[in-house]
Amino acid sequence: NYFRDLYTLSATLDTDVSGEQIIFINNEWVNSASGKTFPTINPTNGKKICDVQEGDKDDVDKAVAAAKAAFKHGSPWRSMDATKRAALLNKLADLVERDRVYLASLETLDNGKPYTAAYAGDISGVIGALRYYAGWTDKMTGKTIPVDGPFFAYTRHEPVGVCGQIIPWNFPAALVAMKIAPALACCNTVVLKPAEQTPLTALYLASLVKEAGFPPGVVNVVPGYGPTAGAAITNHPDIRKVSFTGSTEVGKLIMEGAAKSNLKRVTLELGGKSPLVVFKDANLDEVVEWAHQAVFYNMGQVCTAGSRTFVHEDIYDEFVKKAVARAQKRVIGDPFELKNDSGPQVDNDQFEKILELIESGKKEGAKLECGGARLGDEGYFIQPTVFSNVTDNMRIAKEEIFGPVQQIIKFKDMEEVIARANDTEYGLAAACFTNDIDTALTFTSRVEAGTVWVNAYHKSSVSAPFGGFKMSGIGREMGEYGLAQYTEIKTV
Ligand code: TXE
Repeated sequence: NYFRDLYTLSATLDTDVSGEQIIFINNEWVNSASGKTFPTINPTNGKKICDVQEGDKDDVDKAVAAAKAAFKHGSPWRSMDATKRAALLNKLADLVERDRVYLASLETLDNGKPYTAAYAGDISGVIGALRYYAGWTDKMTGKTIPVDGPFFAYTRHEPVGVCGQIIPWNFPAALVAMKIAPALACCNTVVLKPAEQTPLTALYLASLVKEAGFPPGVVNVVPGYGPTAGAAITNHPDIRKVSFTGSTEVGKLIMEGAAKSNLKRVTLELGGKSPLVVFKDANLDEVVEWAHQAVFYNMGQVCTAGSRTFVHEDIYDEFVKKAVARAQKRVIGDPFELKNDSGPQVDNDQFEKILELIESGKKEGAKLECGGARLGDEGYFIQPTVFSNVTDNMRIAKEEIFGPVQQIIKFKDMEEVIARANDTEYGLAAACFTNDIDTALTFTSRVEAGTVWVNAYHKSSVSAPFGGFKMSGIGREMGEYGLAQYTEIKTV
């Protein structure tokens, strides 16, 4: 039925969301203190979907005051049983399930990702994260600890307090759930800022938070820009923790702001330039498909994108041929059309950045095998692009492109490829493709990355920790490890 619902809903969406979207503070909808608004754009055609109230420091202050009040001892939230917190998170998941067609449609409209991916991937991710962390609320046990002398020692896991959460635009709804679910499971309160490009699903989820019955002030959503609303969160003296997903550049600003204000706890999930290494014994046809999806999924807008494809020299030429043929088969177009594998890039800035990097690849001597230009003359569509003869010093091999551009690089042996895979400040993900267990074990133990796949790519689970080595981040999200970011340990 969802295909049918999709068409009816997507047809009405443009009018459904044409009004001004407002700011969610203390379970109420308010306008921005400044009276300013900003437009959110449909990347499929470059046209405005609607205006959104633009939050800034005053709005963040109000949201933090509400979150702080909600966190007070004796408040409905702090005195709520853990099992009731679980029930609320599960109720929120139920509401997302009820409205998943609408949410997926809204995501596709605002972000441009294919509807099928939004429905089956992103919104499933939201539901999964809420249910997973609902299960943890009554399982956060401390330890009893033997100490010398006639004393009894134990630990308590206590919430941190008001948590600031700043998210990007590549998985707008899924990231809301990834951030709020563990925070709420641990009894924190939240002030979340969605990305300025994609605020709509976060605001819709806020309405479901209220409908589910969370007390006022527990979740607050303040849309706005980074240097204003985002910086106000980072620098706020009453926010005890900030969790950020976005660029490495802004990640540094977040850490600096946290240090300069009140040493709030910091979790960062940042960029990457992840190596995908194809050893010569791998099954070529299977790997070509994995490597293709590794970099083209979500229009390349994935922090873990497999954006350095290292291929053993013995199979290099054949791999390039097959990778190009595969890229040329990718179907790009209106993300509401179910046949399309890819939609547009999220906005004009990303679109321009990718085209500029493609130009740099051509100038620096990489061989453009296919694509390399804009697709059509409306919206931010880019042709699937493949470069061969890429060398490590080229910008396309070093910088995060965040677009549908595959770099195929040649290597000779294990020692060399591990050194080259690790020769980057990033360390988010990596993969190797091989049928040899020794090769796989050597690679997985020596590559510097927070996630390593063997004969797979982009497989993630809410129960498995996720985060980066080196400049790809600090801390881990998801799974049991993700809870550690949202609790303080008290020794009694
Ligand atoms: O990211 P920003 P942008 C990478 C990717 C992309 C590049 C730039 O390479 O091309 O970053 O994208 C908020 N204080 N990733 O410019 O600016 C901003 O409003 C506080 C990888 O969109 O980092 C948004 O909510 N907050 C990444 C969020 O930070 C600030 C996903 C992300 O925006 C701020 C996105 C400030 N001074 C981009 N400035 C991933 N890890 O998946 C901005 N923000």
